[in-house]
Amino acid sequence: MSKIIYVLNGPNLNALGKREPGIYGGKTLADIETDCKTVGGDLGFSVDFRQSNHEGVLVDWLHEAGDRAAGVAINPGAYGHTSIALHDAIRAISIPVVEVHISNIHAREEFRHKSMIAPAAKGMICGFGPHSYILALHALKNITQ
Ligand code: CA2
Repeated sequence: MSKIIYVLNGPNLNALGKREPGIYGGKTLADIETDCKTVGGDLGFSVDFRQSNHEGVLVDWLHEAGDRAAGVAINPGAYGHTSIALHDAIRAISIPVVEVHISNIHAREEFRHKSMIAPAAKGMICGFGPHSYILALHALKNITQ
């Protein structure tokens, strides 16, 4: 039976592909979901892919993943830079969590350089465009077998 991997997405990621293609590329979140499900299937995962603009919903989904899933890849969007609640939710579950960013947050504005969740996560992947998600799935494959 396939392991379940949650791929969670935070605020404004539903707007991908519609604005700022120079920073985030031209793919929509639906395109990224398709790619994650294809690659995830090849890796033996069943990918549960979700997006919310609400911090508390992301907290609830992390707790749910802790009960149901083998691992999580999360692009927290801007909440990654601010959210102690997401940091605590990651610490509250025992499955590995990989932080994902499409852009290289360290090459952008100073306020994006800090991640509140990276210290609680297993690791972080950023800067590879939508391929960051695929790298996170490979990392989860490596650490969940
Ligand atoms: O690079 C990433 O994946 C980010 O998590 C994307 C977030 C940003 O706040 C983080 O610093 C880095 C933004 C999500 C998408 O925002 C859009 C803004 C304009 C047009 C389309 C999407």
